[in-house]
Amino acid sequence: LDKIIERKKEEIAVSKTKISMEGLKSSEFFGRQNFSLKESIKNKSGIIAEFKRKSPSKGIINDKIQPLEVVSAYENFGASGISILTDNDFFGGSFDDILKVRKHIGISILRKDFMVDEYQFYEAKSIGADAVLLIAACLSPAQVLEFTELAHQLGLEVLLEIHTEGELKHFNPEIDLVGINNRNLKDFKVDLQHSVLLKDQLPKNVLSVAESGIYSKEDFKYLKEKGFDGFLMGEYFMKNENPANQFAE
Ligand code: IGP
Repeated sequence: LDKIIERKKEEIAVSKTKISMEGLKSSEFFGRQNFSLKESIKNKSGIIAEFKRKSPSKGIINDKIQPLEVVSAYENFGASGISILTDNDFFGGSFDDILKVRKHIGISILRKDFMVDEYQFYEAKSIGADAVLLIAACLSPAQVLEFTELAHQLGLEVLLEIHTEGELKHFNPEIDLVGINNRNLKDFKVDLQHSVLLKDQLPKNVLSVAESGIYSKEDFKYLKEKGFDGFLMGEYFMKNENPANQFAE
């Protein structure tokens, strides 16, 4: 994780020299009404289906399919939202993956990246994202609050990701959704019980999302029974040649 963040900061420094924050604001997506992830989590399947080509823990998952094909199918099968990795070095994603699909789908897009600088929030808005992920392990509680406020000013919703009980102190009432990652980002171990055990500790009125390691219909049903509102699922869909097939089951 430290390596990813270090690399991310270098990447941001380069991006800033290419296009200023003011420059980003000229994007057609600024000022547009966003698709609310919160609302669609409440009203649809709750599934946030992810487009992910590769990951540090799994290597290449699927690098043959095009984002539009995949996310259109996700939308048709009733996903509440789409998560798109925009990190290139570690996950093989890009801004283009969001830009290519934004105008063709009518549901919320989460920009999935390691957010450590305010510049990235302007970027997210400029490519047409509706929501961003804040990873508690990468940020201080004060930064989470500051970034949440900035996101809201720009019209982006926030999913705060935690992994440990201690990270609950990163929560603030402005946060839209809280995700509990079943994967430990330091050693990549995945355990569904992890989110189940931490769930009781979440503030009661916030929408909860179980993240990672949901690899079957049974896993999904189990977490739903445990009271989760949302389910962030990547590999289960992506490892299939035709990712949305898995939804049909
Ligand atoms: C999806 P999975 O096990 O279904 O492929 O996991 C998603 O939860 C995972 O990609 C993820 C992630 C992250 C990736 C959760 N939090 C933070 C990168 C950064």
